[in-house]
Amino acid sequence: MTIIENAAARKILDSRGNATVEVEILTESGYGTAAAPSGASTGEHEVMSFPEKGVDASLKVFEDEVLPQLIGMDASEQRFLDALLHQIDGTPNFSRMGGNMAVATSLAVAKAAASAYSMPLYKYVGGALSNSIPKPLANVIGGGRHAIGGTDIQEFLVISQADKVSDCVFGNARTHKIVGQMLKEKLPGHAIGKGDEGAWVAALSNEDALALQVEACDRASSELGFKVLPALDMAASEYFREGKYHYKDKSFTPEEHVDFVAGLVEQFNLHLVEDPMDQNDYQSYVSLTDAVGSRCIIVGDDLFVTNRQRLEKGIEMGAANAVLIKPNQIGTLTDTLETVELAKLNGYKTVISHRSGETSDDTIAHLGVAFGSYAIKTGAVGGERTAKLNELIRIEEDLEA
Ligand code: 2PG
Ligand code: MG
Repeated sequence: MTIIENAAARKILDSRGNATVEVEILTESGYGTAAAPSGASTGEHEVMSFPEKGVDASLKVFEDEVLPQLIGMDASEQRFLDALLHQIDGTPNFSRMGGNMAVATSLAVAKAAASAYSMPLYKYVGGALSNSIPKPLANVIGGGRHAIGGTDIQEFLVISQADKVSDCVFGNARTHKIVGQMLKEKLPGHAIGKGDEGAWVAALSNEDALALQVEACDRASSELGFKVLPALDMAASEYFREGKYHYKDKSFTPEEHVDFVAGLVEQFNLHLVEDPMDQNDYQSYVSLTDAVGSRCIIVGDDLFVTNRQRLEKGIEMGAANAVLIKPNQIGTLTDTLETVELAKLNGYKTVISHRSGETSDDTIAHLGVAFGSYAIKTGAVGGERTAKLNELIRIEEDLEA
């Protein structure tokens, strides 16, 4: 039933117009397909998405080395198959096969096995007790690497607090719309566009964007009858150079930056802050977590890169209290699961996340439920983002049935 009969990999487009890969797995009575996304603000400790020679070199490794091994194997042997991917690649960071090829294969295998058992993926991976749905976390104003001419801070996020996830999805989309209207009023005659993740892009200072975001959250909250809370992904590694955090109009030492971020958390009542410090600045993470970790979720993305060892170090030191989970940062479902389990054991929240370059693949909606994640960061609007949000709505219906 779960024996792999055939498999294929191909080059497809992502939302930025770049090439990525999707993999299909066919078993005796199951079928699974998964596509890999790509980041722009990638952490330096992530596995490599593609080999240096590009997507075609990755496809060749699949054809010549992965495919012949996959045929005849059991798709329900996830750990074994993921170990095989590591073995075939033979490097510590998937630099020969590409982490994107590894993750697409690994997830397609899981989906094929789930389908052979006639189970939704969230139940196959998470087990019978996977019954909580992550809250959608949505980007409403964007800058950094995702939007030319925008803010230094990469993502101004909102997270609706309704009981039902479908209400949260619409709450976030409504807040995104309110932000758009407010920007048009604030900047008449100016061009206002959207960045890679569908968030609004405008020539605003970080502080003006924050004030506008918080006001939009307040307006949305009173209109909707539930709270919509503000959050940030600062992607601080992108502007950390020579020991300092450089904004367009100011620079901070690490100690000053801890105070700056703690001040923002206080002033704007931020519910969550992702990547407030550089990816190697564990010590500042510890200071910030000590200062505001009891009332703000501090998420490590570039810091942890979904990597068990890097998270272990963070837990030992007390750096952050949550971890962003992006399967293509680490390459396989097994590796991802190990990081999630470590986080859970130590009381760290998990936030499953899209990448800025996405496809219509909706697998992370299932993984967020399977992992019992606190939140799912996957934008507010745009086809490649709504694919995941709409799947979340379907899962909620399935869980309620
Ligand atoms: C991030 C992500 C997704 P990228 O920094 O969290 O929002 O961006 O995929 O470019 O790394
Ligand atoms: Mg991030």
